[in-house]
Amino acid sequence: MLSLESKKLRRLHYRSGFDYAELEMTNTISKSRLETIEVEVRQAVATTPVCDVHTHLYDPAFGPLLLWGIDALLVYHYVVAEAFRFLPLSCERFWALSKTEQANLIWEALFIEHSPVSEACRGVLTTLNALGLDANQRDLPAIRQWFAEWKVEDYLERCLELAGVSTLCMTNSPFDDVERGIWERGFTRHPAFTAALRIDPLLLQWNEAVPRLAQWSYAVTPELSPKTVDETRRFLADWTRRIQARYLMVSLPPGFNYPAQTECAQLMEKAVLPHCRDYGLPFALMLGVKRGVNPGLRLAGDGVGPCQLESLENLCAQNPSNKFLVTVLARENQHGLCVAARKFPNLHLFGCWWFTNIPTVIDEMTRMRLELLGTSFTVQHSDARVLDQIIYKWRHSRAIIADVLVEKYLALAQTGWEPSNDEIERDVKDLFGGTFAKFCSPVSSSIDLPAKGFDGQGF
Ligand code: HDL
Ligand code: ZN
Repeated sequence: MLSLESKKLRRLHYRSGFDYAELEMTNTISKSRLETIEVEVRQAVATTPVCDVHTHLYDPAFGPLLLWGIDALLVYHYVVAEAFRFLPLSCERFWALSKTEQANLIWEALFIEHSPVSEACRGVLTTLNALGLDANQRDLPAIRQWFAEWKVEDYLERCLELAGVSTLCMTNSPFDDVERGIWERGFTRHPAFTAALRIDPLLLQWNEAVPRLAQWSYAVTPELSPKTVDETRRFLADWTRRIQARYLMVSLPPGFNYPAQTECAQLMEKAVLPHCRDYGLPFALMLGVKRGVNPGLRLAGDGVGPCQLESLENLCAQNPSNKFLVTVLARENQHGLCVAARKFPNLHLFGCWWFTNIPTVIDEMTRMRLELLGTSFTVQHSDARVLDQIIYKWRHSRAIIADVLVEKYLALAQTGWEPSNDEIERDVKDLFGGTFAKFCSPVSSSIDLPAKGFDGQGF
């Protein structure tokens, strides 16, 4: 458990303080108890270990695939996108530079020539500060020297401890040639790293995936014949077992339709969803990403668009024995997604994904979800690509979540309902991965849902 003295808890503040005198006038709970509730909420949020349900980090056994250190932090694609708004050079020239040269340019542009007020830049500084470095000297070579003295095994444990992350889920793709070879050779797993089977190439580039599956001895053809479906399911089963996948995952464009005659929808219906039912695994959908809006920016070049929530409703209603983990990228979809989650117990919402992972939207989404779903969702994931990022992504989010939860528990207290410390700790554990674990665990029976078009009484 993280241990933070109460005085540090105030640092978790994201919004202004609360007027207890006014609260005390309206109910039976004393002012001192109200103040204690705030401290208990901040303590619980600050010290509850999280299960980080979606990252792009790798078990240290993957060697260079696990990114860490100041240059990796500075060339993170979120930061690169912001740097290009100031850098006077072409994408081609930038990508031709070494990582160190790229990092130097980014440091100058976003930290020295302009104040690093963006979430991604502030995150770099939060991380350096938490590690005990004085970035205020603005001495990048000295910072680099500090990182050079670490061994990754030790640094990994330090980052997990500072972030308060107990376990994290990787994003694992058999279609990544480097990663596939390491899985096939086998390795001793780090206990904090769990796996998720990412299948974007299978669902979104089926015609390119077919020859690769065939090369791996799966007898598939471009036509979705029964034999091809069976062989695709064998591929999913082999990799589910090999990596001990906690769930399957795909990111989908705004135009994703279900049901549909597309290869994506047909493969979902005939292969992926039956496989998930057989193995009791959730299917995670990340909806609304527009890949390659500006291809020259590479990973930084993806955009966002509103997704069609009706397709998600159809998936949940027509596959009641499947479990769906969902996060969506467009801010304008967030309210409708919460309403959809109220209709389908087999739909579990997680995290503030990518462009929504900024204080303004985290605050709004967390309030909306608590107000519509209670604690039946997973409040955040880091999506970290660089190990050190878990420090800032979780510190920034904990501060916002703490403020929102203080407000919600004080609003409870105003009704005369006094949340106990045990109840507060239970709820925070739930929001930080507890409900996710319960949702992922094999269900004894399918969640029976009425067919589409029921009388709308909802859940
Ligand atoms: O598709 C995804 O999982 C996204 O999270 C992308 O990897 C994206 O590049 C990202 O890192 N977002 O945070
Ligand atoms: Zn991701």
